[in-house]
Amino acid sequence: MLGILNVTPDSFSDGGRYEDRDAAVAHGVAMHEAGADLVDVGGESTRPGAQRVAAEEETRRVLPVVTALAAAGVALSIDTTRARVAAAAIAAGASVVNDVSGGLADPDMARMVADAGVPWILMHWRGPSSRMQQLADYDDVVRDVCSELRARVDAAIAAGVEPGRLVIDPGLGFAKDAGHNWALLAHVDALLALGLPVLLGASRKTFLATLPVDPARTSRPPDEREHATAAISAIAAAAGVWGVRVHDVAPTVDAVRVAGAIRAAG
Ligand code: PMM
Repeated sequence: MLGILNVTPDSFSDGGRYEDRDAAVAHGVAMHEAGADLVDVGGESTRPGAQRVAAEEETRRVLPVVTALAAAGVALSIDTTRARVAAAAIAAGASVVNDVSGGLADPDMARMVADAGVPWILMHWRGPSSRMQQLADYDDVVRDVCSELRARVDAAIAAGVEPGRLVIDPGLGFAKDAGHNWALLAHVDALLALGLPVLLGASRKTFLATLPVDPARTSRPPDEREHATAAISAIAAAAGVWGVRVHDVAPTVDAVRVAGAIRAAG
C-alpha cells in the first residue's frame, strides 16, 4: 500500500497541508508506522485543471522530504512525470518511480528508470491535467485503457526496463468520468489479465463525492470520502491487486487485513 504525501500547495485533497517540511516528514513517518509499504512523495498537483510547475520548483519541494524520510528508514516512491526529478529523488533515497503519465510526459524517463533499475508504476494517462477531462472519450473504457497500458508496457520494455519491475495503474479520475472509474473498478480482472501487478488510486477522488446508489445523493467533501475509499481498498485487495494508493493509511490496512483473513479462511 502506498501512503500519499503531496508536498504541494494545491492538490485536491491534501494540498497545502504538508508544504512545511517538518509537517510533511512527520506525516510520512506516521503513515509508515501505520503500515504503509511505501510513502509516495509528490511535488506537482495533478488535480483536474492544474497547471504545471517548473522542474526546479518540483525538485525543491520533494528533495528535502525524500532525504529526511529515507534517513528515517521510510521506503519511498517518487510521484513525478519528470526523469530529472525522479533521478534526484532516487539519488536521495526513493526506491520506486510512480509516473502518472506512464512514460509519455518525458521521453527521458524510460532510459533513466532502466539505468536506475528501480520499479516503475505506469499509470494510464492521455494528457496533462490542464486538459485531461476533455480527453475522456472511449469506445469501451476497459478495453481502451488495457490496450493503451499494454502499449506503455511494451514501450518501457523496448527501452530496456525489466518487465518484472513494472506495475500498471488504470489512472482513476485521469481523463475519466465517474462512469469510467466505476467500470474500471468492476473489471479489475481485465487489468490483472495483462499479467502485471496492478495499483489502484481511488482515494478521496471526485467520483466518490456522490455514490450512485445513495438515494440522498449527499455530496461529500474529500475528507468525508474515507469510508468509500476503504470499501474500495477491501474489494480491490480481494480481487488480487498489488496495491492501493491512499491518503488515510489505517482504514486501508484493516481493509486489506479483512480481505486476507477471508482468503485465508476460504
Ligand atoms: N492519483 C493522483 C496522483 N498520483 N499515482 C498513481 N499511480 N495513481 C493515481 O491514481 C494517482 C497518482 C492524484 O491524486 P492525489 O491528488 O490525491 O495525489
